[in-house]
Amino acid sequence: MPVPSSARRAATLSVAALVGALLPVLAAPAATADPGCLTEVAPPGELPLPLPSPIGPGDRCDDSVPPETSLDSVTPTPNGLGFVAQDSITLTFTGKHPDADADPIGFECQFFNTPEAPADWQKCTSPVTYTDLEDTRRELGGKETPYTFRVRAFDAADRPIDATSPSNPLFGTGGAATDVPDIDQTPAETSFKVDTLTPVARIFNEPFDPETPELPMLTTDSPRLRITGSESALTFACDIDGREMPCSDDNVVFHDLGPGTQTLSVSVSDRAGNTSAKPATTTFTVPENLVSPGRRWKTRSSDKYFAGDYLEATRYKSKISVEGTDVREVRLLATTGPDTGKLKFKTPGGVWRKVKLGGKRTQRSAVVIVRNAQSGSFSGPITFRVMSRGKPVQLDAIMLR
Ligand SMILES: [Ca+2]
Ligand SMILES: [Ca+2]
Ligand SMILES: [Ca+2]
Ligand SMILES: [Ca+2]
Repeated sequence: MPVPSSARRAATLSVAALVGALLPVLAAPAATADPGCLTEVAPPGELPLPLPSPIGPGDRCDDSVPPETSLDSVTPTPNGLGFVAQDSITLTFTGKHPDADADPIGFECQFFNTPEAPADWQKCTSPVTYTDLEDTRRELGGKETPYTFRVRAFDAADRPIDATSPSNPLFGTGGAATDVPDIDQTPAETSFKVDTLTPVARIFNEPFDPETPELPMLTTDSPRLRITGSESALTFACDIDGREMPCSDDNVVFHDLGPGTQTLSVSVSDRAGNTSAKPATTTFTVPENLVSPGRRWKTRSSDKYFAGDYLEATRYKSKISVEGTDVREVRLLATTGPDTGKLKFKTPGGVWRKVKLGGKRTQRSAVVIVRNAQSGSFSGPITFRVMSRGKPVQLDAIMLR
């Protein structure tokens, strides 16, 4: 005859009530035998006598104090930005018992460069070295996942022992009430990033000069150059002939450069401290702004011109001279076109020669070749003279080299 379900429930309840009533009795001896100890091994061959009532003694106890882990060294030491510049790393670590426990200590390690830590731990001993590390990559959005190393010490004697299990089946209830893990619950940890690549500096939109491509002349004293490098997050160092100039990974304007041939050098360093093997360089010549030698040359301000102004003369024989040493090449930035006056020049010991300022259409600050690099050199003044009446001659800047 089937037992009604209400009767079955009543039977289950009565068993539970019985177990509940017995539990305090069963647990009591174990609890009193478990004040914590240095080792969980039961005393060999000892009968737990005299037998305490009602059932038996605990013949094991719980070592509830695990060893402590310390990470002693990381070689190479990551720099202030958390980077190392090589593809291997060595770590040393130790463990110690905070009490008189003399059990041997073992270690487990984790090493990963994933957003989530792996679930499992590997046995390891100090020192541990990891090699062939790939450079830390910058992911989309700029995120970088570093390498993480973790180590935890454990009590090698007690860890395999279940302190809650009795060692003596005859008095089979004598396990400890707990087995607090014999593993350091606060592993030692360090993180770092790897960058082994030497960055390369680059200069884009270098000055271009169809006449002398190898040594271009600028038509401004404040050139805008595109400075960049082969990696992200680089530090830039720029100088012009040894003079430091502020610059960054950007379009950089180098303001108010003085006249003459000069070299811009750009070096880059990454966050690991790798510095470009050689700087990117570009060499150019900056012309010299022309300033009025007297009333005949009027100074006209306009930011469309070199250094923000130009000179204009309309009177016949208006003169202007510029000194140079060992000069071959001379160029003017000047207005050219059909409405421009006539201009001649003379170097020391030379004859008056024409400067070609003509052309079909008017062009301001055009590059006018007065003498080329194949000309004989001179030292002293080069003199320009207006050879027309009424028509303007407009001169902006001059290059002597
Ligand atoms: Ca121990
Ligand atoms: Ca211990
Ligand atoms: Ca334990
Ligand atoms: Ca000018």
